[in-house]
Amino acid sequence: MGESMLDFIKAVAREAGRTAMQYFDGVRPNDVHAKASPKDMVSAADVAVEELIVSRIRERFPGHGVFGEESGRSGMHAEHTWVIDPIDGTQSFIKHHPYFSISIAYCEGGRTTAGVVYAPALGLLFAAERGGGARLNDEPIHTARCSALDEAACVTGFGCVRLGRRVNNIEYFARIVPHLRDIKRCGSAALDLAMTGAGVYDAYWEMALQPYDVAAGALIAEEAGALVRDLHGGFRYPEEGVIAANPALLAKLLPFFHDLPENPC
Ligand code: LIP
Repeated sequence: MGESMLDFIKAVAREAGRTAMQYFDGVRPNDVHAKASPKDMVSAADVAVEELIVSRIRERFPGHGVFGEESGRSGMHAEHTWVIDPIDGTQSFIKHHPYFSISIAYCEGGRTTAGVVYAPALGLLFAAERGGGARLNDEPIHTARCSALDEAACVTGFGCVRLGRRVNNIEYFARIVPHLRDIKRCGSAALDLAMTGAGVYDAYWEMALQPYDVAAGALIAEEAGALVRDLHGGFRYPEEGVIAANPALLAKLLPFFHDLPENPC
């Protein structure tokens, strides 16, 4: 039997994970540079991991487009496109915090059809194919059933603050957190979405993200049974923010964003 698209992505993600871990473990020097500001960093690992993933895709699918955090948007509108975040959670990675991931999504006609989020330092490989369910290390995963805010353990992020966005998550965070049982900020949107799929978190929301932060994780969360929406309840994520949870919990969280302006991010 031939290798499926998902098998190919998993193999590339594992190889990329081995490269990432050489930098994480100090086997290769991980030079770090500022991008737009001192708060927005890129490391040698980001560049090397993306180069590896892109070269494997080019070898196998020379006609496909690529949209990657480090290599740009050139392939964004191709019929067959790969949306890649080589290290999602760069800030964690450069501080030797293991909560980072490699995110690879394959999209057809603008829709993600297969995706992998791999956290090599944690040994967690999440994978999903549209219509085929979601798995963690080959075992099926399902989103949590919790529908009560005061029983919910959620996760969010504040990249919007780092980016200096006028509308940001601090105000919404302050509104929502008093209603929740628990809140976490762990630092990788892709992994937050995948973990929400696995029921580790009951819900996730964030704003000011890029397609490569969410493409694979959103499919994994959806295939695990979560609804993934923008913060107005529509499908314009990540442009209008992103939220993922089971339907009942999502319905309780969305009203907190009732005054979020259009195009906030
Ligand atoms: C990061 C996200 C994280 C978010 C950060 C940033 P990067 O991606 O996944 O959750 O809060 O601001 O966007 O830049 O490490 O690939």
